Amino acid sequence: MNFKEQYNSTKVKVEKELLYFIEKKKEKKQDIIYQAMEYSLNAGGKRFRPVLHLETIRLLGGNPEDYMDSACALEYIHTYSLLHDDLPAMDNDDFRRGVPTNHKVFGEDIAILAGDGLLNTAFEILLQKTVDSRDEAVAEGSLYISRKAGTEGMIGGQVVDVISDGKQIDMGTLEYIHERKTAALIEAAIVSAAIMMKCRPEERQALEVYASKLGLAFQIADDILDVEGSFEELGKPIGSDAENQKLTFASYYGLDKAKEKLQQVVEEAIHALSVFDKKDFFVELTKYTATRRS
Ligand code: GRG
Repeated sequence: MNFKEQYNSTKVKVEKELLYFIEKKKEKKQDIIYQAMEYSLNAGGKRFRPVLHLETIRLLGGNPEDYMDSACALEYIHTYSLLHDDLPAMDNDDFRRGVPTNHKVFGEDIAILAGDGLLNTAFEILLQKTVDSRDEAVAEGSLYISRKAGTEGMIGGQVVDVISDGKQIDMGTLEYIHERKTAALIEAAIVSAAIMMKCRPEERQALEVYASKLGLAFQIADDILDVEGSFEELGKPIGSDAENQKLTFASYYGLDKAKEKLQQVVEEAIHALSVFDKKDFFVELTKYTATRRS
């Protein structure tokens, strides 16, 4: 299988399992919350974080089928973050993944609760896995995900982003925001798999470096796409960074330099994979991250 086939095959497997965790708990009286959660989960997306999690398991010799639950938990966390990020109190966006945002369809009150429901379900899935496996490594991997999704990670990045709104920030602050807001969950997907697989310390160290470089590459590509992409490709309006006068890698460096910086980070990420023999998928994935159009 080439890179694209493998990525798509793993993505399809994730999508088959994704709704299982809420399907079993549906209650008629509050059906609307499940409709809202399903709406955002079903809206598409690259499923980048669950694919990273499962492919890291495979890289380390494990069976991805055994980690479908933790992979789905990561997509639940990611989906909640997008849903809350789109709310009127945050970015006030009308479109996400090519369809109207959750609050546009279900109203702000249900959208907030749907985000909460997604986040809570994610930790329910991770705790259930921990209880069922009685494996300390699963508990530690889940703890890592909770830290990276929380105030030390994604929420923390979002906080600094929100309080920086309308202010001039420096590159150091921009990096602080992106290391947390975007890269932290990408790191969580990869490193939690390494922890759950009880890999060797040098492998874990390599994956930590790789994951943070990949997260940075993902963000630089995102900034470039906000200038060069289209609504059809991204499923949301482009140019929002410029419109909101946000400092981005593209506005700070200019497009050409941002692309050079992206290339440099991609090379550093690939270099970090040197300790692995079967690294082809991740080498291709890193290149794809930089050239992606959606
Ligand atoms: C509300 C706590 C909280 C956090 C929100 C993720 C996030 C933090 C904000 C989203 C803002 C944004 C567009 C960040 C750029 C990188 C990013 C996370 C893009 C969206 O992820 P993709 O491209 O989306 O993986 P799909 O739809 O493919 O899953």
